[in-house]
Amino acid sequence: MNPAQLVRYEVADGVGVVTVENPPVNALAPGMREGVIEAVARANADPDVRALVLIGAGGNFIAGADIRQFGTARAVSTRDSAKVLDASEKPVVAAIDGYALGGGLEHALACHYRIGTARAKLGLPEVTLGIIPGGGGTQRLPRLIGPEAAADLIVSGRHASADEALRLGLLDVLTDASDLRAAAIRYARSVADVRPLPRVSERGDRIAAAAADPAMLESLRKSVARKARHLKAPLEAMACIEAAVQRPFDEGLLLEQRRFAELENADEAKALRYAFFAERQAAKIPGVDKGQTPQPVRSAAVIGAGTMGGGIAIAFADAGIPVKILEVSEEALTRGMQRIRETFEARVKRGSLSPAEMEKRLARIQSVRDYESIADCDAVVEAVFERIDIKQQVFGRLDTVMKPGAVLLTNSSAIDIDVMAAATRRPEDVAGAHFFAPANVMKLCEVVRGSSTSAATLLRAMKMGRDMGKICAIAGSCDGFAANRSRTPMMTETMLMLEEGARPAQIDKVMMAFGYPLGPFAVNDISGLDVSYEGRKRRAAADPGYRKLHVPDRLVEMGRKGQKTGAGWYRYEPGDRAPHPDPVVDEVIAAVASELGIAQRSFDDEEILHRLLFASVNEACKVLEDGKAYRASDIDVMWLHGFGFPRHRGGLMYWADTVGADRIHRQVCEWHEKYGRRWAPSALLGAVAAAGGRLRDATGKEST
Ligand code: 3H9
Repeated sequence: MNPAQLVRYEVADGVGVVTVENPPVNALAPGMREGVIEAVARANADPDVRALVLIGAGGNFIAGADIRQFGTARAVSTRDSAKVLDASEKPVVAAIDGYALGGGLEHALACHYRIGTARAKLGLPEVTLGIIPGGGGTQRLPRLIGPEAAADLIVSGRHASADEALRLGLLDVLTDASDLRAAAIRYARSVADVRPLPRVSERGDRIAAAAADPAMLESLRKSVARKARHLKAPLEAMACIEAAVQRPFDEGLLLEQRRFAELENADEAKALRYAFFAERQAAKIPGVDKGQTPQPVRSAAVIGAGTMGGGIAIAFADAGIPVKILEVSEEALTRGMQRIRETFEARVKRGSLSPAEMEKRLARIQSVRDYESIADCDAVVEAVFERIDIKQQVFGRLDTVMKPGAVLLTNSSAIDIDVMAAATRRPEDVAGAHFFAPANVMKLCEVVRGSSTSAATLLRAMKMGRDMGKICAIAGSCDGFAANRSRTPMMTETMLMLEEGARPAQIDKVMMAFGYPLGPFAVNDISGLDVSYEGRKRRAAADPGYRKLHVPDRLVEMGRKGQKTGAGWYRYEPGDRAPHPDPVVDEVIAAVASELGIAQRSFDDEEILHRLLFASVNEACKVLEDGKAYRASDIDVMWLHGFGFPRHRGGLMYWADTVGADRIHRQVCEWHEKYGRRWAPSALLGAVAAAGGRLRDATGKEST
């Protein structure tokens, strides 16, 4: 958009109306801040103007700085335009519809009044991008709503609803007028003569109590440090909030400016910006027009009331989408519904859901026992036992009963989509919707395309996932699809390193230091060691060259299946989830190593990290080579949201670039010589290394 059109100024009823417009979310592009500054000057110089309104066009206020501009020099900053708004001699009213985020909310905070609609969402999400609010947000927000509420919003980066914003004092007025502009003009006229102007920068009442109570700030700082984990930005934000309480406004602003500048170009911020755009990129299907808008899924069905089916049904109900859960056996259905109820009850017990809301969500889940009852649903997700013959039967039935145009989805984590599509006369409507366990918690939905899946089906499945609050990325159909396929080699190396002398606790410690919330063995104890046991047996039977994982196999055969049996990779005390290293596991490892004639040695932390992640980088490159993912960044999105890969590392492939494709390729080749075919180097990895390129820019082959 032409910068001249980014900010419009007009006078209505003696009020200067400043409208910013930069679709889709009015991010602050170059020229916008200048436009606001100029409009405020015009209004202040015009004797016929008594007050101002700052408003966004197109259903949003301002969603913040343009994230693409970070890391580049900016002539005029939000700090400057906020200062001009704050200093205006005539009152300025921020009129907020939709998003007021980051630099957008900072503009609103610099205004003298804030009026919002019920659709308003307000927040300072900067820490999610590795930075802190840099336009006075850390100084004005605590002065307006108090340091505790400000720290909560700034450190979580969450969006407050209009109701909450009103309660906190972030909004002065919540209007139900259908015309926000007209309501804001009326409001501006009503406050036109108020003097002195209520400047947030001059308020001291909300910080006075904290200023007199250092212990309160100390405990707030500790609680932020606990939540920040590996991130710098929340700690820096907290330091600025403390300055807001303890120092004059201008000093606090200077501190904020310094800390912002330090963070803006740090690795953490670069990785988090990359992750932001990778997520949005993943929503795009190459060659498919952005303008195509799929119909939303308004009603859904889930086949199978097991753990996965139940989790998916809960995810639909959480998103407000009515869902029918189908199980032919009465007993399995009752058990499944009971488990669903228990999941909701646990949330009520934790305080994250009210009993009334639980009942509302439960009412959205209807249990049914025959296929005819689901015929009218817009989408169906099959989540039955992972057996090809059973899946084919289900798809045959779905083909017979489902209304034309319904999307037929499978939650299979490995079976070829084409096999299921072939059981129907509408293979173009069949795709995978691979949710990760627990489906009501994990954010990733891997949408899997078969060879006949239409773009319309993919788009609709993506929209459905997005409406369920999931982050979607598309994979091609192959064993393990893109996410699990790229992760399996890492899991294999985790187990095989044990035979050479590493210990579960050491490996877990390395991965937690890298940024994972839990190490792979602790996670495996939660998901259950038995889950992959059968799959390994199948693979071993089918492939004589398959490298068996003797240690986990033996643990499963000993009944050590993880937390559910009180022991797995670790030992657990009854009623306690804390993992304790167990000498029994060491004995199993030693026995396997001696039987295989493998000498034990020690590992340093870097070797552990590289061995695990390089194995997966190599496989991820093969996934791209085979055309089973569109882009390397899609694989990063899968790792971030399916496997808890630390977000401040960007994703597997982004992280790989920080090491360098060349170094990884050389190491993979060395391990190939040493360990054999499971380390066969990817041609794509070799090509990127030879060209001195970046893995994160790699794309999948066009054909599949
Ligand atoms: C900041 O303000 C720092 C200040 O303190 C600094 C002072 C010095 N920039 O997500 P969607 C694009 S930090 C650039 O699909 P939704 C997005 O890429 C900033 N582009 O829609 C996408 O483009 P495309 C603080 C942006 O409805 C399109 O808009 N602000 C920006 O699901 C639609 O986005 C934030 O962190 C942006 N700021 O969600 C807010 N925002 O179609 C970041 C969006 O080409 N934004 N785009 O792929 C969001 O969280 C979500 O976009 C939002 C809308 C909730 C607003």
